[in-house]
Amino acid sequence: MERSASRQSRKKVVAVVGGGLVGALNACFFAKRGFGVELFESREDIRRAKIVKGRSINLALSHRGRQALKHVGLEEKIVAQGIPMHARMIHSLNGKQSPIPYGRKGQYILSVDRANLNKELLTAAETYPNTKMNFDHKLQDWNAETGMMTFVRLDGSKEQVKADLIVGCDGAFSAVRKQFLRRSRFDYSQTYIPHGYMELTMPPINGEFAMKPNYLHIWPRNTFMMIALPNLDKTFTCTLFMPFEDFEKITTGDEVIEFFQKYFPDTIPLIGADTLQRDYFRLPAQAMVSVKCNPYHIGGTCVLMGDAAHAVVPFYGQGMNAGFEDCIVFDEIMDQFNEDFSAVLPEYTRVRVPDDHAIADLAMYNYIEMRAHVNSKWFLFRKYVDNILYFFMPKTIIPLYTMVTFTRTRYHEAVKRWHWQNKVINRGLLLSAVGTVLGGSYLLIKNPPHINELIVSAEKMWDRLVALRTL
Ligand code: FAD
Ligand code: EGU
Repeated sequence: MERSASRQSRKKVVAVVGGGLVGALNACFFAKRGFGVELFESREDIRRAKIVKGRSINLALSHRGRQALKHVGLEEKIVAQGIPMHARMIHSLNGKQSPIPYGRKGQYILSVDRANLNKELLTAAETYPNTKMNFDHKLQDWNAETGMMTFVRLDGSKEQVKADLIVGCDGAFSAVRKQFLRRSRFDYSQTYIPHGYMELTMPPINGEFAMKPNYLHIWPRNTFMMIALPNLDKTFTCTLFMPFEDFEKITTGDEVIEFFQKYFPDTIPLIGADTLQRDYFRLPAQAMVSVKCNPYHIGGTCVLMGDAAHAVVPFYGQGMNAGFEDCIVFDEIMDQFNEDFSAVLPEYTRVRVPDDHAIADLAMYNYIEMRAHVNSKWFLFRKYVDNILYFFMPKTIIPLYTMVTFTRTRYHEAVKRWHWQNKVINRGLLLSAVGTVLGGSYLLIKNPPHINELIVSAEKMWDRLVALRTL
């Protein structure tokens, strides 16, 4: 069957491929502008599906994502269904818990349910009379010359569709992107990291959350790390990050308990030994990939957004937020260029690529950093220093995560500013180090101490100085 998706109206037709988080949101953005919107999603309608398979159960929603939702009038509704997390809760190996606030009062991130968010976005898109949802439509291929798209249905039938603009929001393994790869001067890189992730459910205890709910719980253990976000049903979803080779070493229920006893002992009674063993073997560990490419468009007919354009590793909690911000940026450029696709698309690539590449790099940097030497003490120390400097010099030293999480500072600007701040901090350190040496020498000559104590504290000082230098 062949059909043209264009309608009577003079407004053009936009085909959004992918009805995930970014695709569904984008459908709202284009519908709001009055375009005829056709959304194509390979899966069935998740609002009707009994089992929703997919990636992570919950996500951290922050400022950029909220701003995008606000543009289509959904912010309040989604925020009301999220759980505020005002601080991280760092779990040490000995079970000690230490909170570190995200910022001042009112600066918090939200734990949102992925499936619920996706459903709300699809429903919102559908309320526009000019949108049409096509579930069970998997893009098989498309022709970059003619713009003809071929979809396959579950029953094996095929459908051919044309549109004025194709918006690829079909995730990290994008089928829309396939045609970009065949073109000259298209940059593309993808990297799988050695870590996998696995989700474990921590049930409520006596009808209440098993841990404090308004926190992002973190167990930093160098190469092993666990993160837990609260859900509305009073469970927590714990995500265990670990190298695949270590996942493979654990093959029996006893070994699971042994492993948790060694690294996350406080969680065993909370998750429950049985649940832990069942969840652990329910699904294999999932892979994480980082994808960068450039440009994001072909002529005036096709553009990539969300994970299709930039899959990032989850170590900044920004993948969805960045994808949502893509929609705002595109929308702003549509205003500037009067909805002229052949002008809007190149401008979108020009403006957005540096920022998406910057957040991809930051997330990867944070992954390498955490894996290298982040245990709970180190994490606490670093975040304390961040917050203290911010407290005393709020105009000068803004923590990187603050710029990323609580502002719409362009990602690449945030990175630039971070480099500049590090220079300032290092200068300050050098000055105070010189001061310390001079002042210390003077005091030492005046009253010589026991040499042992001196060496120990000098070593500690050195550790901290080294830590500050790489802040
Ligand atoms: P997807 O959500 O992947 O949606 C793509 C859609 O396209 C799917 O519905 C799919 O079925 C459909 N599709 C695919 N192929 C086709 C085809 N050929 N034809 C038609 N349809 C197709 N981000 C945050 O902001 N905060 C977090 O805390 C966070 N935590 C994360 C934790 C983990 C463990 C992971 C893996 C990711 C996390 N992310 C987080 C990132 C976030 O999940 C993604 O950035 C986000 O889902 C991207 O949305 P998307 O719509 O671009 O892609
Ligand atoms: C990973 C998986 C703490 C959800 C980065 C912080 C994440 C999330 C951090 C996942 C960390 C790491 C930040 C937020 C957030 C922190 C952040 C990571 C949500 C630098 C569901 N990260 N994540 N940074 O600062 O800016 O708390 O799966 F452990 S939210 Cl890795 Cl703010």
